[in-house]
Amino acid sequence: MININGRRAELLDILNDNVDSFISGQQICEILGITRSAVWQHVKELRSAGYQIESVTNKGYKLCNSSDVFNSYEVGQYLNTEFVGRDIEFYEKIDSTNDEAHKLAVNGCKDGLTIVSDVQTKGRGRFGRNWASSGGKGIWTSVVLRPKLRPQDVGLITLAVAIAVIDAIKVCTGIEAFVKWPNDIIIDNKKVCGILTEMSTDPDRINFIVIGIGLNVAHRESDFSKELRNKATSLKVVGKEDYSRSKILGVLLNEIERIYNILCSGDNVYIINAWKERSLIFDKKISYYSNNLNGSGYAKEINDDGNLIVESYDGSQVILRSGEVSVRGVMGYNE
Ligand code: BT5
Repeated sequence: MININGRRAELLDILNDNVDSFISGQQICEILGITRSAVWQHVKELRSAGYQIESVTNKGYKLCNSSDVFNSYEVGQYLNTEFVGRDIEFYEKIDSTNDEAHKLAVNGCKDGLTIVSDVQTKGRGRFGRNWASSGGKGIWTSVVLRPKLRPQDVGLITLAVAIAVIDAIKVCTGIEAFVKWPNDIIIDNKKVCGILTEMSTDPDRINFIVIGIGLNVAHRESDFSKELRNKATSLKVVGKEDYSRSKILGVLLNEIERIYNILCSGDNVYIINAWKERSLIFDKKISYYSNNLNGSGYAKEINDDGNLIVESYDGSQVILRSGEVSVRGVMGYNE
C-alpha cells in the first residue's frame, strides 16, 4: 500500500483545495518546488493508490470528488484526536490486525497506535471464532490503549467502544444501530460490527489493551457467505448508499478517544447509562449459554466490571461475564 506522505500528501492537499477544477502543472511545480516530471510521477502514484486524477494538456490536473480512497491521509482529514489514530498503519493484507497490534504493543508502541487492513486472512472473533474480513468492504482495525488504571477499572472498555461505534455510525450515515451485550452491534436484527477486546495485564496494572473492531461497510448481501447471510449486514445493505470508510474510521477514532477519556476519568455511570440507551437487551427477556451456564431471565443491570446482571424469573440474580457467555436476545440475532 502506498503511503501518502511528504510531497505526495502536499500534492494531494493542493488537488483537494481545487477539487473538481483544474490546476496547472506549472502552478503545482512552483508551489512544491519540484519539476514537472516529478509532479507527473506523484500523480501516477496517487492514481495507483486509487485517486481519480484527470490530466489534460494545457489545463493541468483535476482531482475528481468521487474518489473514495481508504488510507491514512484520508482518515487524517477527519481526525481530531490527541493520540488515538495519530500513529496509524495501513496494510493491504494482514493475518489479524489484533495480532499485529499486540506484537507492536509488546515492542513498546505508542498509546493510540492504530492498525488497519483492507483484508484479514485470519480475522478473529471471540472464542477463536472466525471473522470474515474481505477486501474493499469493511473497516478491520485495532487500537492499542495504555490506560493508567488497574485491570478491574477497565471492565467497561468493550461497552464504551460499542457506544463509540454506534455514535460514529449515526454521525456518518444517520443509521441507528444498537448493542447486544457484550460486543455485537446490530441493525435490523443482523450483526454489522463485532468488537474483540484483548488485554495484557500484571496483577495490579494493565500493560496494554488491544481493541479490535470489525465493521461491515460496503458489502452487498451477496458478498456474505451463505452461513453469514442470515445474520450479518452492512451499512450499504441498510442505508442503500456507499459510505466512505475513511470518514467512518476517522469519526470512529474520535469517538473512541472521547469515550475512553470518560472511562479513564472514572465516570462509569455515564458509560453505563449511554450503553443502556443504545442497548437492544436492556430490561428485556434474554437467554444465555456457555459451557456450564444456561438460563434465561431479564437483563437488569450492568455493573462496573461490564458484567450483565440477569434476574431470573424466580427473582434470583446471575452475573454474566463477557469472556464466558453468549446471550440470545429475544430480538432475533443469535450467536
Ligand atoms: C466478534 O466476535 O464479534 C469480534 C469480531 C472482531 C473482529 C475484528 S476485525 C479487526 C480485529 N482483528 C481481528 O482479528 N479481529 C478484530 P464474536 O462475538 O465471537 O462473533 C463472531 C461471529 O460473528 C462468527 O462466529 C460469525 O457467526 C459472525 N461473523 C463473522 N464474520 C462476520 C462479519 N464480517 N459480519 C457479521 N458477522 C460475522
